[in-house]
Amino acid sequence: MRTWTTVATIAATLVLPAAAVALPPDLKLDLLTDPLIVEYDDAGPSPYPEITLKLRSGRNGGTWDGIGIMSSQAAADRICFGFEITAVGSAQNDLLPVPYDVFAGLPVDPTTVFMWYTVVGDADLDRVVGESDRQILLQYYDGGIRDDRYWCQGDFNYDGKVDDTDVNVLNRLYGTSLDTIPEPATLSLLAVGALLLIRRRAA
Ligand SMILES: [Ca+2]
Ligand SMILES: [Ca+2]
Repeated sequence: MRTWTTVATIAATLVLPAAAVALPPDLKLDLLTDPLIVEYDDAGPSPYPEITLKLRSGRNGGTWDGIGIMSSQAAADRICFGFEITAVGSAQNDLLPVPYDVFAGLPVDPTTVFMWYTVVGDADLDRVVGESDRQILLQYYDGGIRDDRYWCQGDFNYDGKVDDTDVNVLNRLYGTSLDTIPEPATLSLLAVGALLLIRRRAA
């Protein structure tokens, strides 16, 4: 199996031990559209806080091209749509209302952290922004008083808070699934088209 330190781009589902989360400080780990699963010891500690910091830096304010854990596909989607529509979502399995037995086709236990490209607002990583995500956000919403929240608790911009910013994102994308946004190939073409349009306008 490839190790964390040598992987710059993941081409398929990768399962890592928690010890591998010590990502080199200057590395971009590009998940593209692929899931990343980190299993940790039942006795803990969970690597989710450290992983969340890597996602916060990879998100880079919403452009998803930063150092840390990022996605060039989410970055391309952002360019195409003009706003952050997709992201690398993340969850610690035992924090979910209904933990997964199988995630991305692989059996997982409660002490597992996973990440996957999805629509912004998809707290439970089932690939659609829907009622289950709204219920999670309602459970954790405190207007931003706490700053140690996670994506799977409704923090969709990785600022640690579950506040009105996250509510607005969920409202905007409610009902959106990965199947209802254009395919990545189409997105790439659209992105190229948008760039051409910008150049023409500039000319
Ligand atoms: Ca969902
Ligand atoms: Ca937030």
